[in-house]
Amino acid sequence: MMDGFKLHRAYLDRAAQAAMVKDIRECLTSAPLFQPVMPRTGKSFSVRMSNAGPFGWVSDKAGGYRYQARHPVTDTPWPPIPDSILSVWRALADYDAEPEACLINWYAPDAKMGLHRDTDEDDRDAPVLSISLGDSAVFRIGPPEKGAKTASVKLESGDVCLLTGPARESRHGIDRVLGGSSTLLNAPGRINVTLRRVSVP
Ligand code: MD3
Ligand code: FE
Repeated sequence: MMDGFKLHRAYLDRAAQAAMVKDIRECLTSAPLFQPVMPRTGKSFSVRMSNAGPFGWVSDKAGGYRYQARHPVTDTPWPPIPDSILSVWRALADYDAEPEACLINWYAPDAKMGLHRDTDEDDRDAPVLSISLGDSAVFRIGPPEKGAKTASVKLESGDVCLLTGPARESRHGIDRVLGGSSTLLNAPGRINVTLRRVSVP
């Protein structure tokens, strides 16, 4: 596997996963899921998203990919990052500043995320931390260059990935969700939470 890709399989036990889902649902009550739209083409993402923390990632046709302090629909500040999620960063990130963005991705069983790089953050020396909840998914990761060879990894509920260095610069995406593979959520689907630094500390 690529340098800088660290997978903590089953880092969260079932009780910790359930507690985190409860906290995420509470975030979504104040900051509902929205449907991001790609710049220029206006094509919708199949993944729905929301955020917690000082900054949230958003995208629309005119403004493109960016971080902003307010929800694009409600125009209110994002809720704080729940302690259950912050504690995972504090335990694993080995970075001297708190995360500023907690992106919540909701995958219905037919949703996917095409190969892309994460380049909207000013602080690219900070790791990205990802937590998978609910149905398993097939994650694909490879070097930054288009056409380079990629590797597939199944991400399951409770898994935590830490991406630093070369892996932080990787092209990656979600090929498919294995609908019904987990009983954690009330319905089929998957939640992915990513923690990031946005600004240079
Ligand atoms: C590698 N999320 O939010 S998680 C994303 O499952 C994103 O929702 C996917 O790609 C998901 O940008 C993959 C693993 C992951 C997350 C962030 C990364 C891998 C990453 C950032 C840089 C490099
Ligand atoms: Fe990404």
